[in-house]
Amino acid sequence: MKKIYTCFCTDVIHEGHLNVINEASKYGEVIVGVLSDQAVIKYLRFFTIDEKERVKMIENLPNVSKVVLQNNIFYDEIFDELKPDFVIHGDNWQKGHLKVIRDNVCSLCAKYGSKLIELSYTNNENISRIDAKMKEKLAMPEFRRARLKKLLKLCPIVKTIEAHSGLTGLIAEKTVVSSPKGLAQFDAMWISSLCDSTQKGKPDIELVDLSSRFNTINEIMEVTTKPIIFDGDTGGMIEHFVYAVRSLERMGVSAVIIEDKIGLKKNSLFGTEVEQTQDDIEHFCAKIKAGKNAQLTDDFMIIARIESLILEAPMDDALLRAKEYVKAGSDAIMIHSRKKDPREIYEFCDKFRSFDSKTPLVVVPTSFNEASEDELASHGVNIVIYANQLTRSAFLAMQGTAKDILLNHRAKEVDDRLMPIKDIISLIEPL
Ligand code: SPV
Ligand code: MG
Repeated sequence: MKKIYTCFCTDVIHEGHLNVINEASKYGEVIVGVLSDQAVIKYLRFFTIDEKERVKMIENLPNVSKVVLQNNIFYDEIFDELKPDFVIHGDNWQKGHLKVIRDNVCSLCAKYGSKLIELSYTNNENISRIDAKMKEKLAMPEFRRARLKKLLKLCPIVKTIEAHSGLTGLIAEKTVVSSPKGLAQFDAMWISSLCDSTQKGKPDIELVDLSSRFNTINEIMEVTTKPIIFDGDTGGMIEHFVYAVRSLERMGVSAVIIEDKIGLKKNSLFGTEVEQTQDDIEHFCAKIKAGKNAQLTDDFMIIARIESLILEAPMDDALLRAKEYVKAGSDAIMIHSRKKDPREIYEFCDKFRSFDSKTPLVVVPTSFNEASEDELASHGVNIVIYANQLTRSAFLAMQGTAKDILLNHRAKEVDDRLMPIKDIISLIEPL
């Protein structure tokens, strides 16, 4: 009997999938691949039920003779193992970012003498409603909150980009690139105190109050599903911080990062050019402990951020603090530096990993921007945060446009660099 293969990454079976299986069964024995959790992320999706449950769900479908886990978005291992006579797929992968996967399957079909069957993609109101419901589910607080810890288990490095509005949230949510190496997107969002303050025209000194910062989170949450890491500045007074933890957790934020500074906080990238005071270890540990006691789920993370290198304290001070903060209950450590050279970050990470192989490490490579994600991961980094690049690029573009309109007394000269009107009015689709 001939073998026909198809791959699903879905959490819900609808008539589109049944149609594929039904068509497939006309060609031979139907083998369905279920994309593994790790591969689903690389396929730019996320799941509300895990791979084991998805396998069970497909095994129960009529006309399916076998279910296998597909561990990669590309089909090389599947062809090697199963040598299918046919692969069947919807025609929706002929364009856009999924095309690289189709290209991979076409070249494997040529190599193995298999045939690709493409069905016109089933899309009707019912299917669109099911897809929209799944998205909404991912945006619910309990799913969103838990997603960061899941990503930490599944990804070599969690790529996080700053968002400070619904629009930047959409960029973080939807930007995708494809190449023969695969697909890439951001995994999580960072609500930067610098960018949230800057977009309000205010300095980054804990002036923008928590209600306003929560409003920013809410705007972003309304239009996205990805997990959020909140820049909690110093966390404020311990008695206040516990309330912030409860609120953030309830909203569905996955983590708060608090920095070990006290008094009037200034942005770390000023370093020692302005007066900034580091908190003492005991007091900061008490803040971490109070926060951990306040949270109600296991999903929420409190991450301690060490400012020793920023304030030019010795490396040993940073390492001692890391040990103590982890003992106090910190779920991860963020180490910061404003040096262009990443060596001090690498040194910290290597030394930290020599006594702690488990606690996740977070870095913000604004100054040491030559460090690639792979290099950082090789030193034990788990989360990389691109903390301000969207704001900095937008500001320059807007300022240049404003100047050129003033110089030319009209807008014609700037038009070539603008998004077409047709695109901006249709950028945001109504629900
Ligand atoms: C932020 O983005 O607000 C941060 C990171 O705290 S940094 O600006 O580098 O201090
Ligand atoms: Mg900040």
